[in-house]
Amino acid sequence: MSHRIVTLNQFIVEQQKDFPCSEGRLTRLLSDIGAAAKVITREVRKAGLVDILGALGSVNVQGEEVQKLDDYANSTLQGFIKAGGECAVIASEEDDDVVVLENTYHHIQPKYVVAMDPLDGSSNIDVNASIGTIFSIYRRVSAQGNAGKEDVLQKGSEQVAAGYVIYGSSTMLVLTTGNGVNGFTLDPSIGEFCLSHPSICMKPEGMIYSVNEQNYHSFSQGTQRFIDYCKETDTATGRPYSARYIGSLVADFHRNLLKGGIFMYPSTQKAPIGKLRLVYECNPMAFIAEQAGGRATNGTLRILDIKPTELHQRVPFAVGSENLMDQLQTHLTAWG
Ligand code: P6P
Repeated sequence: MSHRIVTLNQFIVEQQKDFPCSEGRLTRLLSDIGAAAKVITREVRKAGLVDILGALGSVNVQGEEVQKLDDYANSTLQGFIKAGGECAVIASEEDDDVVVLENTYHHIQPKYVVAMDPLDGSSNIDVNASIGTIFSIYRRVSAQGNAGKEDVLQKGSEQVAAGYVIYGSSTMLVLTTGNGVNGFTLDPSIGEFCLSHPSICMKPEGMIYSVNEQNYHSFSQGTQRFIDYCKETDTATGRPYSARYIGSLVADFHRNLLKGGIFMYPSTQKAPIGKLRLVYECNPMAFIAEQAGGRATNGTLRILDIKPTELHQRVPFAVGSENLMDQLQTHLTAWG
């Protein structure tokens, strides 16, 4: 029996029925992001073949050299989102300040805002490791005509949608609109994201831990003892757990989402308040994790409860399966 292909757009439209007051505007915005992801895929897939690698020489707000693909992904996403007319303001890792779209590209008053990391893990481009796009969508809070930073500095619990695209052995788009998590794999032969992973659930008993152990000695005692716990032998709990670390948030998160596990980027000597960005990395990943049955904290607070104060603010980050998040919490409570 041939399985029915459900494309991303068909799925989003069908899910729209769950939102009676929906006017199809979020549908349009999500579709625009999906279209941009296809174009970015095309460039990522040939990155090694054309002179699109190598730094533009400029340095972004992260202090990292901007790779040409970063720039390309940023401008591609902004172009599609602008043209769709449903977004009032964009916050991007690649832009120091928000990009206000309202009153410039719209026949209608846009209802939504987008926070995004256009191409996360770009230091992995040259070594052909998986990289990703991360996005988060909120309803605007500003009055019409006054879109700005406050629209983006909302608590993660206010997100209406979040997702990521992983450019790996295949290109997958993983999405939540607050109704569970679904994965769509790009079929290049028809140029469509097709539903391949319906209703993704993060295993409550994860057995993978993902952390850059170079920083072990600058972690808190509780974090160190949790990592030691993961390495101890205890067949009853399936330990020692497997260590996996790609160094690309989207890739490390995606593996744990599908197989169970915990990812941590705690405070370190070099990054005393963590390295990952709350608004466009931790919040979307936390929303997806919770929708899949997992959890996400900064070590003490639920990520989605943290009110952002700065666009590019960093937070310590731990996200993953219930059992591992519980164990981490136990060790942090006991040892600090
Ligand atoms: P480290 C990539 O540069 C990134 O922002 C995330 O994708 C990744 O999780 C993290 O940094 C890796 O950082 O310090 O372990 O190389």
